[in-house]
Amino acid sequence: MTPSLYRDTWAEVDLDAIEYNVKQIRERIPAHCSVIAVVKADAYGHGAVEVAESALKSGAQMLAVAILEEAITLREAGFDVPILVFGRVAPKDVAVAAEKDITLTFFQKEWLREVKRESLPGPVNLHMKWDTGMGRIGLRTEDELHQLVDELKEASNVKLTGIYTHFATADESGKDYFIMQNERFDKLLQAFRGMWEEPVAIHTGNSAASIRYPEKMHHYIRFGISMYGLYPSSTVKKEQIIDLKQSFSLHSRLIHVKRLAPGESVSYGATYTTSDYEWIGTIMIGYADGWIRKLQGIDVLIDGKRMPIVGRICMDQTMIKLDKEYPVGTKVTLIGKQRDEMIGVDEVADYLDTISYEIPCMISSRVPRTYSGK
Ligand code: PMH
Repeated sequence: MTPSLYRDTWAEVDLDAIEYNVKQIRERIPAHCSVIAVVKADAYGHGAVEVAESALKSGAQMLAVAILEEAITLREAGFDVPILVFGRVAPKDVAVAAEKDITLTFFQKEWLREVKRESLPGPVNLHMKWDTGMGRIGLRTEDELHQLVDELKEASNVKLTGIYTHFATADESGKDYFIMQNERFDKLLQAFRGMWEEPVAIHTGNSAASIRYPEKMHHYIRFGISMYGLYPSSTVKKEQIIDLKQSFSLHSRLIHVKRLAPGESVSYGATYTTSDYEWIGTIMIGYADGWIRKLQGIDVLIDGKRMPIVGRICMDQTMIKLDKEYPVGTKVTLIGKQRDEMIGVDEVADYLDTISYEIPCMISSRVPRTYSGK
């Protein structure tokens, strides 16, 4: 698609906020512990290259993504730090990772066996994933660990550089499950120490774990949602352990303003009908931009005041009930601050009964990302 040069709808990412948030967590975790900036899914919708740059500038030492394509994008953008892929990459594609010095995640002995047969341009770096209770990917038992390590010892084209696990409940008020996962990890680690002498990087914690249990962190933390200035859950937000600055905001401009007489309707289905003379504004954002129809009724900010979206949200356009006439071109903030009013990512997430992670991710690539604070 042609880059959006002509469109008055944009997301703004405050890179100073990213730097602030990375510095906040670095002050909280032990000195021996470094930050892996989690920039998968185009940095949770914020823009991977720009966020990675800011994160590294503020002291992060590694990048992590979900899929090989995302890692290649970062390498090709010129980043030379280690890049870890969380997901499984097919053995036939491991040569690409080796060539670009991209670190892969592994957890299956069959996978290692297949990779051993591949001819790689050089050894590929690997992090071993242990499933201590997330139930997603990773080996689960000491028996599996033994088998995998045996297989590893015979593989000459791979190099084990890390071990990690992922917590399922680190953001919740109940701590038992988190403690159980830690115990399982420690037990597997003890067994591993008896089989392997070379040093490996160990990392367990996401944002929630590193904010709430910094003393439990190993060589690295994997910092995702809170790097973007969002709290992993309302529990973590309420605890007020760390100050974060939201980096994502979303804006548009009025493209049409009209006064409707009482009894006139707005948008598909004519579900909204004016009860008096009303000023109605139109903006160019809709469900094709990720501003989904369920957001009907939520407020936006104009002139520092809250005004509701009325009528159904269309594919590309949305209507707002204004408190008075405003000129075409007036700025409308859907997420972010205007004067003393703020519509946080959290408010939009609550409105949709979902988590903050989903909001910037769902704003589609048709909405250009702009950057401030570079
Ligand atoms: N490590 C792994 C393996 C992850 O999958 C994620 C986030 C993180 C670290 C960072 O977590 P944080 O953003 O809470 O700091 N993964 C996901 C996910 O798969 N769905 O939502 C978040």
